[in-house]
Amino acid sequence: MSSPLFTPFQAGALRLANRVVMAPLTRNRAPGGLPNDLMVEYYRQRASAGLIITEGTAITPQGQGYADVPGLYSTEQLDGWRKVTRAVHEAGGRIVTQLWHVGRVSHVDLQPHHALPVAPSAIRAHTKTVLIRDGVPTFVETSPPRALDLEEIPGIVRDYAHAARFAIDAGFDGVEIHGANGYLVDQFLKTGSNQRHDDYGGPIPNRARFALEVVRAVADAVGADRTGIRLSPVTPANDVQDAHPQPLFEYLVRHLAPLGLAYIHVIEGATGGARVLEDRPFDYDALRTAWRSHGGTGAWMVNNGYDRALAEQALAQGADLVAFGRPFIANPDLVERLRRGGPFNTPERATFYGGGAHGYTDYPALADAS
Ligand code: 8OZ
Repeated sequence: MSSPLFTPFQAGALRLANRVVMAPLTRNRAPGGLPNDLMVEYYRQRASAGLIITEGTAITPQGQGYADVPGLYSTEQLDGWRKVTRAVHEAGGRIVTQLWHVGRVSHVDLQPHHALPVAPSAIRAHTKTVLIRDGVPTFVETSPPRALDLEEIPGIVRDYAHAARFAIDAGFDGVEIHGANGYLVDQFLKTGSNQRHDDYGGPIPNRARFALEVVRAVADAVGADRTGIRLSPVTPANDVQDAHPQPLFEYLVRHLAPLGLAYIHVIEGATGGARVLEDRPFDYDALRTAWRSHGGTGAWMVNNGYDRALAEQALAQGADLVAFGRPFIANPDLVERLRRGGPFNTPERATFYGGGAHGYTDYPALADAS
């Protein structure tokens, strides 16, 4: 039976062969922050996704929060990514990169000159990051951050725009701003991590200011129709919380709506966990309605724990694209497997973060014959 999941979709300037998106997935296989040939192979294998969103990619050394995640601020990194985008395009795919500044979710050992990680406010995240110690990935508590000076903020906004330009130079079809999961943009948005008393803290318009400045700067740099943003209104990931997420995120999407973005990418519930949180209710239909009713024309992308049935239900209820995470780790040809109704390889948690080809590029595709 044909399914809307396998029909083309135009998201801004992005012409996608189907509605199945590969979600951004941190894999920690870029020693030195450099995309390498193993990563080229990994992304090439997954090019039948309608859209690939790369793993979070640091926009600056300061934006780095985990061992062996890639960056996009040096020309060497740009050249590495160019090989990735070429391979994906040759295989018929589309790929955007996820622009990432971790803010307080970092460790002095990962920061230039062992400086303190930066954040809207000097409030520590009770969460862990990964360092490589003696060659072994090791979970450690994040370091306490320092609050950004008001004067530093425009420079960080420019860093996003710079990385976005690099992304287009590297051959990416567009960029996704990582506004989710308790990283810098999300830290500014939410009351639990933002207690500033200047124009970037306090009432909702102030807490949303940084996100909107970043999006506008990136859209000005590479085109709004090549720009998306990922949001996670209620995830507890990385120790974030907001007192009133519904009005906060409706305000944000109302102000994103007129910009002409390629897509909004929404994580429903707890990232990688429960889709519905008893203590953090959220109305995602109302969020989509707020966006559409204020002129949002790009794609509405949903994510978190989807399978084919749930994805088809989401499309029937107004979503345009569905992002799959862990299934793409274990199934390079996930689109074909969804089409056939399986079978699906099982992702192996021990090789999610760090390591080599095992658990990365050695998950088998289905035999071609069918
Ligand atoms: C898992 C491990 C490290 C980072 C996110 C970029 O949650 C991440 C991430 C996920 O968005």
